[in-house]
Amino acid sequence: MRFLKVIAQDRSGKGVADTLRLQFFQDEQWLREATDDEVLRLKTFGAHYFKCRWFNDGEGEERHLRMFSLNPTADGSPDSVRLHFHEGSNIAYKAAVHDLDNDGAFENVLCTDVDNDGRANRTDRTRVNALVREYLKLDRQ
Ligand SMILES: [Ca+2]
Ligand SMILES: [Ca+2]
Ligand SMILES: [Ca+2]
Repeated sequence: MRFLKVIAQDRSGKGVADTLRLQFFQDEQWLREATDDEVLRLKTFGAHYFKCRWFNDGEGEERHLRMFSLNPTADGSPDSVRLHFHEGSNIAYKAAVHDLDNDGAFENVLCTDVDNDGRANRTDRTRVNALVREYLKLDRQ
């Protein structure tokens, strides 16, 4: 299974993420870094990811997001997109969207407090939807 690994880092030590790293993996195997073109296309994605405040101090990589879509029928529209927020090899929390009626829109959004502000509410759903939307711009190419 192919996934995008997203790592945010606070390299300047200001308490907020300032650096984003994007890597592709296939079944735990590192494939490659995102190309300049992909980095450009994921710019908005990165802005949304920073809002989740799931980042590392300095050049750490423990905290990251693994994002992937599931499309068992290979019909061009994924059945679901999953977000696994990792702390090392453990999944700290998850989110997912599902297209239940195969119309290309995700009516089912499952998430907790993805932006780590202590509240699980509509804003978290908005963030998940935004991450999925931007991610699929790349995934559908
Ligand atoms: Ca589909
Ligand atoms: Ca749907
Ligand atoms: Ca929240």
